[in-house]
Amino acid sequence: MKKTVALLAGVLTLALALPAMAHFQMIYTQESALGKAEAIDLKLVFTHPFEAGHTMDMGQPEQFFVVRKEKKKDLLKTLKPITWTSLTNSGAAYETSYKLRGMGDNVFCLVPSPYLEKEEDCYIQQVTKAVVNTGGFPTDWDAEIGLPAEIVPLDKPYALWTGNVFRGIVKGGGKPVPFAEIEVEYLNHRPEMGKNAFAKSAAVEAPQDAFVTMTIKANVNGEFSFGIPKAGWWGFCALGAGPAKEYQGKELSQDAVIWVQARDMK
Ligand SMILES: [Cu+2]
Repeated sequence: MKKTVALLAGVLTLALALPAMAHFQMIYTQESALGKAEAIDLKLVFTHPFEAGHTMDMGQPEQFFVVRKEKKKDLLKTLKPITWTSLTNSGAAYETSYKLRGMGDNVFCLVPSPYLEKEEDCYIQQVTKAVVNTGGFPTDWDAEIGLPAEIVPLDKPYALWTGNVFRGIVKGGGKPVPFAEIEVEYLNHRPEMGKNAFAKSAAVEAPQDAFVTMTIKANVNGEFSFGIPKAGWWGFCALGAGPAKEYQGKELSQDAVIWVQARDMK
């Protein structure tokens, strides 16, 4: 009996120590590199992108804005609640459309409300960036926005060929985070914008779980690099990078997320 309890406790501890399947806050739009300014649709979905798996209910976001030519424009009031359908469930998400102007980079930033992960009895807040460029004219893509948790890109997130390397610096409270742990996932199921759902078919198959959520580490300066093996959208999530460690009396993981889009040379 005692042995069983001890064993059970051991298993439980192990289960708690293992990282759960990687959650990813998405700011999704179809094209990150546009020829000219136009209106774009954006979907904010908190999900598991590789498997188009369980989609979590988002609460009312704390902040949603875009930065262009160093000017911040609040977009929080433009968000409309939607229901996003994954392959296994549906969850509360948001959408908006935004009319881009002129040429340059548009850095969309989302500070979601902390999400209570009941299985782990902790909160997760994934501060997320996505960059959309018009006309190829660079302006703000490499700017440090000043988010509590932030990945500052060293390569343009919208100008990557398949096989290029994407590099970034993980920052928390404005300081690099040495040896930050970063989860990487491929958006493996095409988002169907009109249906607010993931496509059923997957682009690739993972040979094993370590390929679903890939885990990499930053170096001593908080810098990381990742060679991109396939065209499409890739999400990078630096776990617990932000300074806030507690929310409503529970542990909080304030993560930094960035999305990049690669294209095939053809
Ligand atoms: Cu999850």
